[in-house]
Order: sequence, then structure tokens, then C-alpha cells
Amino acid sequence: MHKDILKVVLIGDGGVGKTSLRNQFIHKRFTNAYKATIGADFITKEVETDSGKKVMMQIWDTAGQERFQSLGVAYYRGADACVLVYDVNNFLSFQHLERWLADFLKQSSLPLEEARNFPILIVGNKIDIDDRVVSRRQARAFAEQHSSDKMQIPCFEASAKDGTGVEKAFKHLAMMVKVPQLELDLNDNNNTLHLTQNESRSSYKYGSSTCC
Ligand code: G3D
Ligand code: MG
Repeated sequence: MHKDILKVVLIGDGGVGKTSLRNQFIHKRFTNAYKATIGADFITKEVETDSGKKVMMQIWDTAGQERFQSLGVAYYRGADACVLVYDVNNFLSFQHLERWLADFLKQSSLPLEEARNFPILIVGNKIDIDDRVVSRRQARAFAEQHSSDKMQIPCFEASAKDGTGVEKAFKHLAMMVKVPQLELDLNDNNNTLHLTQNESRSSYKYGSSTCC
């Protein structure tokens, strides 16, 4: 079975809910008891969009490196899509999106034209908490400012706690990616993988598929 593999990186301040969003999306579960993993890791999940397009999403999560304000080249390398996450109850986390986006574009070394077309999605998390300080309008203005004529940045709001908006955001991202970068034969029972930060995606890609 041929599927597209999409490397998705979650980016944003520590504490905004990146790990929780991924857990909610993958496991439909919210828990406060996370164990820190060593290095970055990814989990792969098949996503079917409303139009029937199937995409294997390899969703990367940090292990807390965001406190150093940069996630490093290994995390960003080969990303096909990027999710910028902020907490709607924390204005600073929203302001920092500017810096996270700049860091991503710098570290991923995308050629200018690719950077302009790169699929980016913004998620304002924790809408279950009644203490909002970032409005939808502010988020849309930021997205508009960083959109290009070829790639509009969509804004979503979500709660990783109760699940609101989570699947919708990831499904939308799957739809945004137009060109499959890779086709792989994957066994159905082998679709959950973990990598440490030091292992590059390319070694996984070529090592386990066409190889060279
Ligand atoms: P991070 O991976 O971006 O650093 P985490 O963020 O997913 O670790 O979440 C940080 C804290 O916010 C966690 O609480 C987590 O339970 C909480 N959280 C994440 N998403 C939501 C949400 O949508 N709603 C609410 N109410 N809380 C959320 P602790 O207490 O473990 O620090
Ligand atoms: Mg985390």
C-alpha cells in the first residue's frame, strides 16, 4: 500500500500544550502525567482527509528543548509541515510565535520560494480555560501577515484537554500538503516509530525504503 509520509513538527513555547495536542490526536486521551522522553521523538499516524486523501503523519514532539528557545537543526530538518502552537491564555506564548517561525525558517534552510509556500498552521490551545487573552482576530492578523499569495496560514483553536478542534486542525494540515515527498511501503502493524533527536529523518527514509 502506498502512502505519503509527512513530517510535521510541533513548535511553540514550553507549556502551551504541544505534547498534549499530539497525545489527544493520536490516542484521544489527555493526561497530566507525562514522562519526559530523551531527545525529540515522533509518532506516526494515518490521517484520512474529508476528501479521502490518506497521509501518514509523522508528528514530531520536543522533549523540552524549547526552553533554550531553539529546537535545533535536527528537529526541523526535512519537515513537510509545521504547527505553531500558542496558549490562548498566555499572551507571551502568542508573541513568541514570531520568533519560533523565524527560527524554523532559518534552521530548516528552505529556499526562499519553498519557504513562501511552506505549509504552516497555527493552533491556539487551551480554549477550555476561561481566561483568554489572545483573540481569534489577533491570531488571524498574525497569520495573514505571514501568509503569501501561494500559501495562506490557517488558524485553529483547540483544547487538548477535551479534544475540541484537535482532529480538525491535523486533518486540515494533511490537506494543505500538495506534493507527496515520499512514497513508502509500510506494514500496517509497523506504523508507530520513535527516533531520538540525533537520528535524521533521511536515514530512516532511505534506510528503510528504496535505499541507496
Ligand atoms: P508542551 O508540550 O507544549 O510543553 P504540555 O505542553 O502538553 O506538556 O502541557 C503543559 C501543561 O498544560 C500540562 O499541565 C498540560 O496538562 C496542560 N494542558 C495542555 N493542553 C491543555 C488544554 O487544552 N487545556 C488545559 N486546561 N490544560 C492543558 P501540567 O499541569 O502538567 O503542567
Ligand atoms: Mg512537550
